[in-house]
Order: sequence, then structure tokens, then C-alpha cells
Amino acid sequence: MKIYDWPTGPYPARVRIALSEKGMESEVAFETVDLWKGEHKMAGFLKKNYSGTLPVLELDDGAFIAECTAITEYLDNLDGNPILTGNTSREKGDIHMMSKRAELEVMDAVSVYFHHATPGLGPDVELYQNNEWGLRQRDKALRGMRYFDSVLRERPFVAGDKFSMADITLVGGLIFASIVDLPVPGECTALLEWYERMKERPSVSKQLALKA
Ligand code: GTS
Repeated sequence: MKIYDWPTGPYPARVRIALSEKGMESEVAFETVDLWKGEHKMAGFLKKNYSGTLPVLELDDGAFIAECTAITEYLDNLDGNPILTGNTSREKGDIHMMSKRAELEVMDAVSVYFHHATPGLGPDVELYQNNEWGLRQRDKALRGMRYFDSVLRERPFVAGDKFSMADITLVGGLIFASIVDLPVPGECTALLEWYERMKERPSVSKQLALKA
């Protein structure tokens, strides 16, 4: 299998953390697609992923799977031991719901803020920007952080008692927030404590070390 990504990118981080949690890193080759040069918007790459985003997983038969959630679910189920996406219907439902919320309320909102209300990937790549929309999404991300703080006051992990894909998605959101200098509000102590615990996991610390 091959993964096309940008090694330190926050969405790629979600798949890299999942691979590390599964002990599957050696089963995948990585190919870098340069976001800053806009390689992800060029015709050759759009054939692999219509939406022009990273990461993308290429299977050995030449098929492509895009979207972090889909890639993580695929990889997690390969060995018949889905530790990240749930074993029972209930676990799967809870994890998918909370991961989707982490995506909608934090990660995607931070991403829109980055692409619309900051220089983003630069003028050659950011062909349309809407500053006001970006700032609204920044505020949405801050509301999302407060929501997850309230969740993590009640339970140790985002989707319940176990580490899961939902935690990975929220970690991705906070990685992106730190890249764009959008700090977690100081009053979100449960979220901040949870993030410190996440950083102690080898999968996450290894990913964060790539930035150094
Ligand atoms: N919904 C997609 C997913 O979940 O995989 C979003 C992927 C995404 O936005 N990836 C970023 C991207 O391609 C990569 S990174 O910014 O995290 O490194 N961004 C470039 C762009 O032009 O949107």
C-alpha cells in the first residue's frame, strides 16, 4: 500500500497516528505531495482524489481511498481487530459520531479559517478566499473546543472509556489549531489535560516530533 501525503500536515497526521497505533507503519510506503507548490490541485493528482486533498491511500490493486475517516476505517479493519473504530454496533456508532463532530466542529473549521482568513498555502494555491467566512469558522472552532472540553469533563476519551479514532480526529484538529496559532481557551482545562495525555502516546509524540 502507498499513502500520498504531506508528512507534517494535520489531516495526514490522523492516518499516520492510526498506522502507528496499529503497528502497521512498515506495511505502507509514503509519497510526498507538495501542498505548498499546489501539487494536490494538479491534474495527475486529481485523478487519484477528485477533491484534491491529502492524504490518499493507494491499494495494491491500484484503487484509491481518500478521506481520513475512510482510510482509518479501512486500515483498522484489515487485521480483523478494529481497535480504533469499534467492535460492536454501539461502539462504531459512538466513535463515528464523535469523530464526525471533531471534524465538523474543530478540524474542518480550523482548516477553513486557515485557507480563508490567513495567507493559507499562498496566492498561487488559494485562488478564492473569503475572510469573513474564515473568521466565522475560527469562532466555530473555539466553540467546538468548548464543547469537547465539556465532553472530556465526563469521560476519559472523546467517545467513551477507550482511545479511538475520535481522539485521533480531535488531536488532528488541535495540531491544526496550533499551526495557525489558535490556542485552546485556558478555561478548557479538561481538553488541555486530555491533550497532554494524548501527547504522551508514542503515536502522537512521534508525529509532533516531525515538526521539530
Ligand atoms: N475531508 C478530507 C479528509 O478528511 O481527508 C480533508 C483533507 C484535507 O483537507 N487535507 C489537507 C489538504 O489537502 C492536508 S493538510 O492541510 O492537513 O496537510 N489541504 C489542501 C487544500 O488545498 O485544501
